[in-house]
Amino acid sequence: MLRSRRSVLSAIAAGLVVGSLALPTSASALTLGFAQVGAESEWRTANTVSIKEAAKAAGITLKFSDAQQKQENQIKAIRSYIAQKVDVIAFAPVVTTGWDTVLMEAKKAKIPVILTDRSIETKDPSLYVTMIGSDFTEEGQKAAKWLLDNYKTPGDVNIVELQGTVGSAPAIERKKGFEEGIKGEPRFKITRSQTGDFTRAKGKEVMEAFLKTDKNIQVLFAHNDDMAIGAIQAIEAAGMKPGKDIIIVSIDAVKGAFEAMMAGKLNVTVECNPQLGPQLMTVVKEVKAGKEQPKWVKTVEGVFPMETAAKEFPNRKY
Ligand code: GZL
Repeated sequence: MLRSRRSVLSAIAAGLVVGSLALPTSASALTLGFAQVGAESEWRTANTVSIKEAAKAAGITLKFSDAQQKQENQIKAIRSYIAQKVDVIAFAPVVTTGWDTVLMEAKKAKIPVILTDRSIETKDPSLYVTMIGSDFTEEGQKAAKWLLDNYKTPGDVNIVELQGTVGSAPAIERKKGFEEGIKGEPRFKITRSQTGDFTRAKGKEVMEAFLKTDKNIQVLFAHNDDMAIGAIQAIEAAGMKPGKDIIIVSIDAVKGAFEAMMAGKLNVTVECNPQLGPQLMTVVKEVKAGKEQPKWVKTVEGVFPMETAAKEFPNRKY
């Protein structure tokens, strides 16, 4: 189930109250088991820092695991949290499918589950209390809108796309939003699209392959800044100027993207805020206190074009 507005609203209407549990008297008694995706990008590293710092500040005991972007490792970690009888389980699902069995085990153990960052497809929305994270479709639409508003060179616009992790909500939804955004402009075409798995190394490798087969590329759309930064290295190695010969549109707004924009090598980055830690800890406490939660706690985000980079950079926290 990718979050559609209607399903979010119907789930809110259904409302979900965590079962009545013996409530700890203070947050210090609370233990949160968190199964992180990995450490694949600057975004993920900042997300992990936010969660660890917020748990400490909230007096919540944090059990943390890094799945190296493998679903089986996240499932193992969730099972170990169930065995340890933590108060709440939270995780950022690496892909959208394959979670119902382990989440049913958590439900049977009466341990509430909170999704952060990425959503899942499930036949049973009661398997998780809420999802705290961005609207990835909107991020893809924002990327496309910036391109249509700012790309003025006449003629065909061949776009190559570096997709995020195959099967992940951000990859599926950013692609969908971007394609919706360029639909009305037939000269803008995605000519090639391949996953770079959200990493710099893979982004560079795939961009090298794109350039090797056909250099007639006007735009690169990268689902995250790390792949864009890897691609910038490949574009320069091919003797072309990133940000000029090839316009680069990316997502996340991590520090590396601002540095690339200040160097004139990246044209715009759409913000995807990784600092979900404080919101997560608030929701953990509210869930344990039996407070009803909306099915989706949406993060607020902006768009940062190259021209604003130098001014904005000192304010960036990740
Ligand atoms: C988005 C997050 C994505 C980032 C990538 O919320 O899931 O995963 O865009 C990260 O940088 O690897």
